[in-house]
Amino acid sequence: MKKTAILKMLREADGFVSGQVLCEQLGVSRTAVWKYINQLKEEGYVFEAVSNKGYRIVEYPDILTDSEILSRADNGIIREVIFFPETDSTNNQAKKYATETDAANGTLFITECQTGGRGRRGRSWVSPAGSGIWMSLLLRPQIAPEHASMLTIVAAMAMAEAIKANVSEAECGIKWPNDIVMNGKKICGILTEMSAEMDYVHYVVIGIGLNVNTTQFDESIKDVASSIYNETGKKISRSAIVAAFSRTFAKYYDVFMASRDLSGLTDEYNRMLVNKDREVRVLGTGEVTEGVALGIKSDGELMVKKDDGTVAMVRAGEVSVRGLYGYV
Ligand code: BT5
Repeated sequence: MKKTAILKMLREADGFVSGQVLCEQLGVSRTAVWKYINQLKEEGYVFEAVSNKGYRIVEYPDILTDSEILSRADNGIIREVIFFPETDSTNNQAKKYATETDAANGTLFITECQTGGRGRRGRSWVSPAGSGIWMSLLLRPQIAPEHASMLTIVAAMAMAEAIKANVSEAECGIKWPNDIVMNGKKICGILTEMSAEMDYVHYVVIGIGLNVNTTQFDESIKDVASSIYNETGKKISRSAIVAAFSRTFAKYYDVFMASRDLSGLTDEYNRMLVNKDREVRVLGTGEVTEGVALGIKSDGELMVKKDDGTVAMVRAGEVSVRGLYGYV
């Protein structure tokens, strides 16, 4: 898109870019350049325009439009962005598009506000406007259905690294399998869903919710939730995190796809794992397993050493870390 290209040129330029250079490089008329710049102004970008020099952006809005994200997300997994000012759930939208259209691998569905944000097992995800990232990445991987849940782990690693790339002081860790936490509070959750046959995956949707600049939390989550801003005092551009995630995800995804499991990622994941070497209580389907978490195996299962010395492999389940969190 030309608007994205203009934004990218201006963003990456060191100083002013002349109208003529924009016209020549993009193959559009002066009037077209002017029209796109006006659109960008309406979206909140602030320009300095000087005759004989051209244009320069002096202020960027904290928005999540396709141009904003794609103008800074080079060499990553994200190929296309579908932005909704408001929607029920980006996972729902991603699944709808994946079923009804030929939306490709790497399409990102993102919104300012979800009215029906979903967590796992019917729980809800609080997704107010203006301060968070609520997005879903559509993938069409050639993997066996039983491997798809590992993509949650890949996404958690990628998001933790994307956060650190933007806020160096962020001490975030992963709570197995799908939460990112800072100082014992949840800042991010991941919900992976798929459509598959017995031996064939139609698509996978990785939904990620991240509290970025949030300061006020809904009564229902105020004891468990926090945001990057609350924990570090740093306000960050949400699109910068999405762009960083696009790159970090691509990197980890390549490693995952090479073996179609987590064998190349377990060491790094285990270093990020806040549960590691801590006592955990795993609430599975029916039974409860208690012990010390040793880390994950190459299939994503959590190894838990029980009091009797045996090691249990935990697949689906929820982990509570004794003494560390008040939440499950
Ligand atoms: C998750 O579920 O953590 C997965 C959340 C995935 C959300 C994304 S947003 C984009 C995409 N579209 C969707 O509709 N969903 C995905 P779970 O592990 O079940 O945790 C849910 C629990 O987290 C809730 O019961 C609350 O306790 C807590 N919670 C809800 N909203 C939160 C928030 N904004 N920040 C922190 N914790 C929250």
